[in-house]
Amino acid sequence: MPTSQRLTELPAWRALERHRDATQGRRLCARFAGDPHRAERFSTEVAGFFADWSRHRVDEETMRLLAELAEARGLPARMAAMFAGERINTSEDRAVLHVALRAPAGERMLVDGRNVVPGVHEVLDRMAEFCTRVREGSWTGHTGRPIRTVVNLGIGGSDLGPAMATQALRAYATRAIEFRFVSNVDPTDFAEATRELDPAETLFLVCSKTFTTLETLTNARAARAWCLAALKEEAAVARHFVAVSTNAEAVAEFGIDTANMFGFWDWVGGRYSVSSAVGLSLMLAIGPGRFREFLAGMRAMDEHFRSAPLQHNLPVVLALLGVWYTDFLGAQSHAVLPYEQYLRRFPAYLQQLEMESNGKSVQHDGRPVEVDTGPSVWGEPGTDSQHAFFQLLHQGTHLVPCDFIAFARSCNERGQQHELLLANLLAQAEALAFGKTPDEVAAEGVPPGLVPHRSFPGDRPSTILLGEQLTPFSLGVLIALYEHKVFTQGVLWNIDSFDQWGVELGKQLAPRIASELCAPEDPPLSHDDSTNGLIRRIRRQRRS
Ligand code: G6Q
Repeated sequence: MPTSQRLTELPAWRALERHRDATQGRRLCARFAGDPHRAERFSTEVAGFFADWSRHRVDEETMRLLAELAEARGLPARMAAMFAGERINTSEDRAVLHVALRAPAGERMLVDGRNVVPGVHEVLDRMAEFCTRVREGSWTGHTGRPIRTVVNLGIGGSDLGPAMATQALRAYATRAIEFRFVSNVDPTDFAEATRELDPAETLFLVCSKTFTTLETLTNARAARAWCLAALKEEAAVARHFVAVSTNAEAVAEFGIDTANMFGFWDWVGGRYSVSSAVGLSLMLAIGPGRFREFLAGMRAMDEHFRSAPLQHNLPVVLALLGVWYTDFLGAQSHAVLPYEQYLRRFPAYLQQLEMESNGKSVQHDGRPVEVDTGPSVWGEPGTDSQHAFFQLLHQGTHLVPCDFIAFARSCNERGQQHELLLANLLAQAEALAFGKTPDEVAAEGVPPGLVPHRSFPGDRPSTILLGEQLTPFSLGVLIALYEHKVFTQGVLWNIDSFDQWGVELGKQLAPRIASELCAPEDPPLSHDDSTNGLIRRIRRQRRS
């Protein structure tokens, strides 16, 4: 059960505050100097990833107290409740069982007493059959031509996961089919994505859990009109549109044969859905076998999360470090820095996963939270980001813990370029942690006036996640790692990480404003003065 206890009154919380005060001046260089085994002590290996969190402002006591806090918040019981299919998404009264999406066929996972795993595998098998047909060219368009482009129409959780993963695993994808993602209601998104495409060779995946989302349905209607303008016959829809949804009725109403619909369930949240049928574009790209490897990677992390002791449990460790920085050391943002070009959409994916999940200010029972919750998450791939915002990370006034993500081998080895990439990552993490003192700078002969500008304070924390190579399996591991990190933090803060009421108000207001912008005559307006003025201005500008 969610808790009614006061977080800040827990003995572990109080002890952490005292510990913070007692250790605040302890610098990373001193922590390393004082412990020759620090790197070993603060690292672990899980499912092919080596994780090193030694460059953090923590010592064994910090981690012990943080784990104690997690225990006091009932983390093991909350984990068990999630895996048992209990309705832990309290504000929506739903189970949260994305872990069932990667359970092997023989496993039992129950929601309301029913084993959901057979249904998961039934959909996976149908997806596999469909993907094989499209990839082999036996699923053809209306005129008999093979599919050359797949366009996923979806937004939020129905876009960010598949778009990120399809990009991430491009090295494993067929090159015979191109993959595009249209999410925005901005007409430019659809126009640019379809500009030079041939409708006879294009397949649209309308990906929407609810099948009511304004952006996706608007783009789906645009796609149908675009397709029918060229192919003329309504029957073409059946060959060029498939749906991924939980809402069969709305899919049928749109005109898509439900035989071409791939379902999932209300216990799969949008931003946790990439391992469901929402991953159809990914399976089309990499094929069913590799999609199963991707699921196996997620499963490996699920199993680790479920069974490893808290202090050696990687998602828990990352979550606890996040709580330490957010609530005890005042950090307000968190940077994710993949040194892997294929992961360039990963920070955007994590933005939704973390910020939509833990950007909350009330607890399960409606009481305000007592402390800060999820930080802003941001990032870009290295080394590009080094030439953009690393200045702030090194010498800015904000504390920004970083996650560096890299792989020992590149999918595209070329001379020593990959060593160069990894050297940059290690150099950045080292510079952030240990900096360069004014004495060291002065000893280099730097003029006194420039010494402050060229000194680096150091003590800037980072985690390094090093995999062997980016593969479907390792991507699965990485995604599940962050999913469980987010869940763990939600338990510590006693918030519902699986709802997203914060996106509702804007959705409710937009249709009314849209009708005011479209009205043939100037409508009476009753918004605030600024909104009224902008509506009038836009109407004037669009009519002139
Ligand atoms: C994610 C959110 C949200 C959702 C989109 C798309 O957790 O719920 O981002 O995925 O609003 O919703 P549909 O899939 O229902 O179109």
